[in-house]
Amino acid sequence: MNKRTSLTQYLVEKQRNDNALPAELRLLIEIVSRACKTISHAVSKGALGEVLGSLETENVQGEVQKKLDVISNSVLLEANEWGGHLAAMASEEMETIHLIPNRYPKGEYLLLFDPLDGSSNIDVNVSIGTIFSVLKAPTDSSGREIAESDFLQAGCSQVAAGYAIYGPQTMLVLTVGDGVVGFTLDREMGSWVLTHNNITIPADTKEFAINMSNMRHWAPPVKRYVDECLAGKTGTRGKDFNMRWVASMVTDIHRLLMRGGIFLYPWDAREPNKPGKLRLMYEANPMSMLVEQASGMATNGYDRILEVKPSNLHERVSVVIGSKNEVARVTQYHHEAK
Ligand code: AHM
Ligand code: MG
Repeated sequence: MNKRTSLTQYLVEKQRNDNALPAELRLLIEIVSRACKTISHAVSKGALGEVLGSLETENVQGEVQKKLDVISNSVLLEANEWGGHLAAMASEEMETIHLIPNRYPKGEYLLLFDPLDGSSNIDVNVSIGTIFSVLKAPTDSSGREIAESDFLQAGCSQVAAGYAIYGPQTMLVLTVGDGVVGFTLDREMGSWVLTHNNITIPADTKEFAINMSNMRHWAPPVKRYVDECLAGKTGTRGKDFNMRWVASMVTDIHRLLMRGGIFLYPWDAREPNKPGKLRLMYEANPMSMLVEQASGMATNGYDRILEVKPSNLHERVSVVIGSKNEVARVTQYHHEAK
C-alpha cells in the first residue's frame, strides 16, 4: 500500500520544513477540519438524523435557516472557542461577531465561515459545503476587545482559506498561501488523507456556470459573454461550450478547481442596489484566494476581488472566478462597456 499523508502530517511537515506555518495556525486548521468531519457526519445522516428541513428563524440576510445551517454554525463555534488560537469569529449565519469567552485564552487569528453553503440543496441530497477564511487580528487590537472593524480587511490579507465539500466523497481543499491541496476523508479511519497535490486550474476552458434564469436581468457585458459561449463553434469564440449550475458555490468552485471552468454570480437588475448575491467575506474572498493560488483569477467584473476593502461584515459582491483567460475576457468586457 502506498504511504499515505494525513492532514496532520502535512501541516506538521509544513510547519517544520518551511517554517511557513505558525503553530497556532496549524491548530486552527486542525480544529476547523475536525469540525467539518462532525458536520459531514450530520449531513450524511439526513432524514435518519432528523436534521433536514427548515427552522422558523431567518439569518441576518433575511434567508430562512435550515436546521443544518444552525447545527453547522454551532459545531464550528464550539470547536473553535477553547483552543486559544482565535481572537474572534464571524459567520454568515450570525449578525454580529462572536467573541471568545473570557474563560478561554485568546489568540491572534480571526476566523470567518459560511457554515453550510448551498443550503437550498440540503433536502434534495445534492453536494454542499463549509467555507472558511482566516485573517490576523490587527496588531493594535491586542489587549482590547475585538470589534467588527478589525475584520474589515481586504481578502489579500487572508493567511489561509479553504472549504470542505460534502459530496459523494467528503473533501477538504486548503491553501495557506503556497498553492492548493486537497484531502479526502477516509471515513473508516476518520482521517483526512492528502489525495490532491498542487491543484491547478487550466487557463482555458469550455465550461461556464451561471444561473441562466436571471439572464433577462444581467448587465450587457455578462449577456455578451454568455451569448458568445452559447453561439458555439460557429460564433466568435469558435468552440462549443458546456454549462453547469449546481446552485452550491462550493460544488461549482470545486468542479472548476478539478477541471477548469468559469463561475459567475454577477450583479443583476433584480436588486439593483446590491452588488451581487454572494458574500464577500465568507464566500468570495476564501474562494478567490484558493482560485488565485491554483493559477486562476477572480474579479468583481472590474477589479480583483481580493483587493476589495469591505465596509461591512455581510457585504455582497459580484463574482467572476475561475480559468484565467475566461475571467480576463469577462473583466475586459466590463471595462469596454464602461
Ligand atoms: P447560501 O450561502 O445561503 O447557501 O447561498 C449561497 C448560494 C451559493 O452556494 C450558490 O452559488 C448560490 O447561492 C445559488 O444561488 P441561486 O439559487 O440564486 O442560483
Ligand atoms: Mg453560502
